[in-house]
Amino acid sequence: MSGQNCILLGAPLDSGKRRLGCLMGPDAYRTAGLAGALTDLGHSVTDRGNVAPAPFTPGQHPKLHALEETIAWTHSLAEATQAALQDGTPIIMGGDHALASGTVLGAMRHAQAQERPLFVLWLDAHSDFHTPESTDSGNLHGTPLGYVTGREGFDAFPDLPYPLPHDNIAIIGLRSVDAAERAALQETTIQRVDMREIDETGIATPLNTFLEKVAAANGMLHVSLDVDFLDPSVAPAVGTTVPGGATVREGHLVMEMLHDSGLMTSLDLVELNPFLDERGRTAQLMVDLAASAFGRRVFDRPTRAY
Ligand code: EXY
Ligand code: MN
Ligand code: MN
Ligand code: MN
Repeated sequence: MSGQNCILLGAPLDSGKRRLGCLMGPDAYRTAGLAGALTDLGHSVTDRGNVAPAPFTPGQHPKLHALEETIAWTHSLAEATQAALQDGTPIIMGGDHALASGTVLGAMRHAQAQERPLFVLWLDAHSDFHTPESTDSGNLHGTPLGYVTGREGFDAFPDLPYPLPHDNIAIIGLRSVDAAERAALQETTIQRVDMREIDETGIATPLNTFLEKVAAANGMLHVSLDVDFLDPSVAPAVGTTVPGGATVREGHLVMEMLHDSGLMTSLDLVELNPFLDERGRTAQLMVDLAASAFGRRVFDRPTRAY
């Protein structure tokens, strides 16, 4: 594949939960050399700097943490992501996972304008499928897939152009799903891949199933990579670690397959909390995974046709 036009967008959103630190994420990715890793692979890279939230007035919600700020980010990140998709492949440097309400919304608008379906690959220990009513924690980073699929209770958020179809979503890496999320997910056709399935079949099998579906529909593909998809022993810099996660090689294999598929049209890197990192190792691993998604490899091999 020839060089792509990679567009870096910093999203120092830290409102999706109470523990602070993800606001340092964009600068950690810059420090770990994300732009240089992509240019070394033959891509052109533009860093558009950091997005800011739309103007907002903080309120006091009895349960939800920083609702107004998160909604403000959803507006601005949707616009920035949609605009970047017109010019190339956006890579959103988070920021916590609440940012995906904005980035997926922007990708949905762009795909609709292109008259193509949008697919979403969610790489995460968690399903992030709560509604503002069902969340116990009140942390909105646990809700973006609930929002984009059109679940109830997101009235104060931007209107969706359409609800993202359940058939267009795969979540891979699951090992921490709240009871209310499980009950709701089981009513859907979202492809849910937990760590046991990965243990039993390998991670390539369910990913191929999903990528074949994306290709058959000529879909666009937004990928949202949560640091906690990875095992905490290799990726400690995240506030929501769950043991038993993906290995370094499983992470790279997913990214290598995404590159070979030629299907990925936008990428979130979320939940990196540099305050919790060990000498930058998690930021470096995330940069290396992004490099794999943009073509870094040991040897060339025949590209699989989807
Ligand atoms: N399900 C839990 C909650 O709603 O608080 C944990 C959510 C963690 C979300 C992280 C980003 O993936
Ligand atoms: Mn997440
Ligand atoms: Mn997570
Ligand atoms: Mn939470």
